[in-house]
Amino acid sequence: MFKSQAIFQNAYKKKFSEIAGKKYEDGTAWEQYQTLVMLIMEQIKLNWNQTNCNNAVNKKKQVYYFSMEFLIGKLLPYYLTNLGIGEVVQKGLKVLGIDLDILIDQEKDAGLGNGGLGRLAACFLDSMAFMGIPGHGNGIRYQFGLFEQKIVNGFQVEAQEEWLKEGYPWEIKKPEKSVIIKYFGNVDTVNNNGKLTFIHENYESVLAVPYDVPIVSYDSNENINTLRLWCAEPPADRQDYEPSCHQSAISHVLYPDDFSQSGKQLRLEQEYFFVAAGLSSIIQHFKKHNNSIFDLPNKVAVHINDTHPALCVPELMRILIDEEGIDWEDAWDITVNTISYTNHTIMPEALEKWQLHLVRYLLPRISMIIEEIDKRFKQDISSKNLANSELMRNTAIIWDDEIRMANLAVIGSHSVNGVSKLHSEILKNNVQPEFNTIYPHKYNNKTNGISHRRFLMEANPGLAELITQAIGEGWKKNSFELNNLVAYKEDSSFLTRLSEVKFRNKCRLQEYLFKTQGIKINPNAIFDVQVKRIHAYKRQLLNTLKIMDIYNLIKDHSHFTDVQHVFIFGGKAAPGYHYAKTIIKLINALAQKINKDQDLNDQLKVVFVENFNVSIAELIYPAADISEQISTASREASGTGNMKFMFNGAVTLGTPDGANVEIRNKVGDENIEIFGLTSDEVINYYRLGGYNALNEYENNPRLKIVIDQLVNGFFPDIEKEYQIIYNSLLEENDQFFVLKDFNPYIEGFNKLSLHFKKTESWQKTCLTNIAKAGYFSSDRSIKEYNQDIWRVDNTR
Ligand code: 26Q
Repeated sequence: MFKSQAIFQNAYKKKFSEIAGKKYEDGTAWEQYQTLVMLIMEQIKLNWNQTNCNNAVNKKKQVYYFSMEFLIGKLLPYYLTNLGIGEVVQKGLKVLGIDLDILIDQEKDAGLGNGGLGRLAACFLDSMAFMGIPGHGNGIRYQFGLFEQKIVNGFQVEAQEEWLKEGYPWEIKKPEKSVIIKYFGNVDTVNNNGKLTFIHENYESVLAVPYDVPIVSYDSNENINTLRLWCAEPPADRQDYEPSCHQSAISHVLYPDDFSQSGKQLRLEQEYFFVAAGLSSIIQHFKKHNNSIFDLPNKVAVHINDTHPALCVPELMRILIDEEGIDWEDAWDITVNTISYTNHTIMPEALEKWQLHLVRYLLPRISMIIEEIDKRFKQDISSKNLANSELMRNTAIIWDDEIRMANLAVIGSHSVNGVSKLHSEILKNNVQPEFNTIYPHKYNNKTNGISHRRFLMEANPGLAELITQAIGEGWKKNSFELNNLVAYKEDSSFLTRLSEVKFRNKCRLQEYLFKTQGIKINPNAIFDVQVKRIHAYKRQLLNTLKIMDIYNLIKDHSHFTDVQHVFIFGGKAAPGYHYAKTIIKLINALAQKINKDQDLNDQLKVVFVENFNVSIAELIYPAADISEQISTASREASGTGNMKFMFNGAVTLGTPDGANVEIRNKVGDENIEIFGLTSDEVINYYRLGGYNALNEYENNPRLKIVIDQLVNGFFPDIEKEYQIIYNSLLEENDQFFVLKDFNPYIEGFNKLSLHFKKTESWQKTCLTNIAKAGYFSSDRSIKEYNQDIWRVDNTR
C-alpha cells in the first residue's frame, strides 16, 4: 500500500488539501482523522471492486451473515494492523507533527450491538475475509448504537451514543441500491386459472438505503468483503411529506435489552426491515449472474444469527412464490437449503415470540406464509406418525396465538448449531429434543471463536511482539502455531519477559483508570476481572459477595493477604433491568466502602470501569491476571470473553459452563480453576423445582454475614436499596445457585491467589493458556462453518 513513508506523507498532504481546502497543519484532529481514513479507503476500494468482480466472474458462492448486531468497534487501528501499514502511517504522521493516537481517538466505537452475539458477528466477518470466503454482513445502520454508560453516584445512567454525528468515513452510501419495504395493508388473493396469486395492497412503504463498509482482514487484500447496513428513509415520492413515524424510526436505535422479549412492534419492524432489504438485494445480485433460481442454494448461503432474522424463512418463500412464480414445494426446498441458523441461548426469557395478530397486521403476506408453513409442518409430522401431544406443542410454530421464532428457524433451515459443545448438547437433548428426533441431521456444534488478531495482535502489541520473537509470525495466520510456545515453558528468561509484558499492560490500564475515573490501583496487585453484560445468570453477585467476605475477614484480623487484589468489573445493564442496575449500584457502593477504608492498607481495591465497550475491552483483557467466568452452569451458551482473556494469558476462574469446559480440556486441570455445580446438577435441580437456599444461608456463617450485610446498614445507602437482591437469594430461592456455589468459588479463588505468588509457576500457567488458545480463534470456527454448512470452495 504505502511503500515508503515519503509516499504516504505526500499522499496524505495532497488528500488533506483536497478534502479540507487548507493545509494539514491548520486542520482539526477530526479533519486529520477523516483524511487518513479517506486515503486508506481509496486504496481499499481498488481491491474491494476487484473482489466483487472476481466473485462475479468466478460465480463463487456467497455467504450472507444476517445479524441484528455487529459490534465492530473502531476500524482505524485494526485496519492499520491488518494492512501492515501501522508503522509507516504512524511515523509519517509524526514527521508532519500529527499524533496517530489522537486521530484514533477521533473515531467513535461503532457500538451496533449489545454484547457477545454482536461481537461474535464482527469477529466472524474478520475471519471470513481472512479465510477467503466471500462472506458479507447484513444488518441495520442504527443512528444510535448501544447507549453510553455513565456512573453517577454509583448508578448507571444512559446517554445516547452519537457515533454518526460527524460522519463515518468508512461507509459508502449506495442510494441506487435502495429497496422499498412494505408494511401494513392487506393481501388480495386472485385465482388465475387455478393458480393463486397474492397481491399486497394498501401498504405503507419505507425506503431501505444501504451503506457499505469494507471488511479488511489480515493479509487478505484480494478478498475484501462487505458489511451492508440498511438505513430507513421515507420513500422518494414522499420526501415532501412529514415522514410518518415508523418510516424514520426503524433504524433509529438499537434495542438495548438482550435476553428479554419486549414484544415491541418497532423491534419487529426492524427485523423485517433488514431481512427484506437484504434478501431483495441478494436475489437481485444473484439473478444478474445466474440463470436459474433453482441454483440459489449452490450460490448463496444465508446464515441467521439467532432468531432475530428468522423472518428470512417466510420472506424468501414470498420472493420465490410471489415474485419468481415458483410453486410451494420447490420454494420450500430452495429456502431450507439456503438458510442455516445459530442458536445463542437457552434462557427461556430470551426466546423470541410474536403475537400472531401483530404479525398479521404489520406483515400480512408474511403471516399468511408463516401460517401455511406451520400447517404443513403439523400435517407432515402427523403423516409420519411422529406426533404426540407433547411433540405437537413443543414444535409448533404457532401456539397460543403466538409465533415462536426458534421453531420457525429450526423448521426453515438445513442446519441448526449451538455455540459450544456443552450448549449444543443441551440444545439438542434438553431444549429441543423433539426437533432432534424429527431432524437429527440438522443439529451440529460450532464452538465460538474470537479474532485473535483484534484481541491479541492489535490489543496487546507487547505480547504479540514477544510471541513473534519466539515462534515467528505464523501464528497471526494460523493460530494453532501458538502451541509452539510450549517449548518456552522451562525458559525462565522468556517467562520473565512474559510477566514484564503483563506488568506494562497493567500499567497502561492503571493510567487509563486514573485519567478517566481518578482511581489509583497498584499494578503489582492481582487484577481479578469480570467484564461482560450484567445479568443474574452471569452472577456478578457471586463475585461481589466473595469480595465482601474477604473484606470481612481482613477487618476481623483473621485473614491477611500479602498479595494485593484489584477487583475490576465492567459491563452495561439493560436500561429496564432493575435487578442488574442494582447490582451495578452494589458494586459501586462496595468500591466506595473498600477503597477509602484506611485499615485495609490497600490490600483490596474495587473498580467499576465505566462504559465497557470494544476499545476499553482491548485495554482490559491484556492487563488481566484472573478471568472470572462464573455463570450458573448450563446458562452461558459459550462465552467469548473467556477466550479473549485466554489469548492474553489470564487464568480462568470459572464454572463448568459453555466454552469454559473446552478451555479446561485444552489447558488441563492444573492450568484453570473450575468450581461449582455441573450443568447436569443444575438442570436436575431445575427439574425438581430448585434447591433449598435458606439451608445454605443458615448453615454457612460467613455467607450469612455477607447476605445480611446487604440489608443491615453495612452500606450507607437508601433504605432497602439492596432488598431486591436479598430477596432474589432467600425469598425467591436463589434461582442461579449463588449460595450453593459460594464455598467452592471461595476455594477456587484462594487456590489461584496462592498460585499467583509462585511467580514462575504462575507464568507457566499463563504461557500454557496462550499456547493452547489457538483453537479459540474465530478462524477455526469459520473454517468449520464453511466445511459443514456453507461449503464455499477454494478458500484458505
Ligand atoms: C431478543 C428479542 C427482543 C430484543 C432483544 C433480543 C435479544 C438481543 C440480543 C436477545 C438476545 C441477545 C443477545 C444474546 C447474546 O449475546 N448471547 C450470547 O451469545 C454469545 C455468542 O454466541 C455467547 O458466547 C454467549 O454465551 C451468549 O449469552
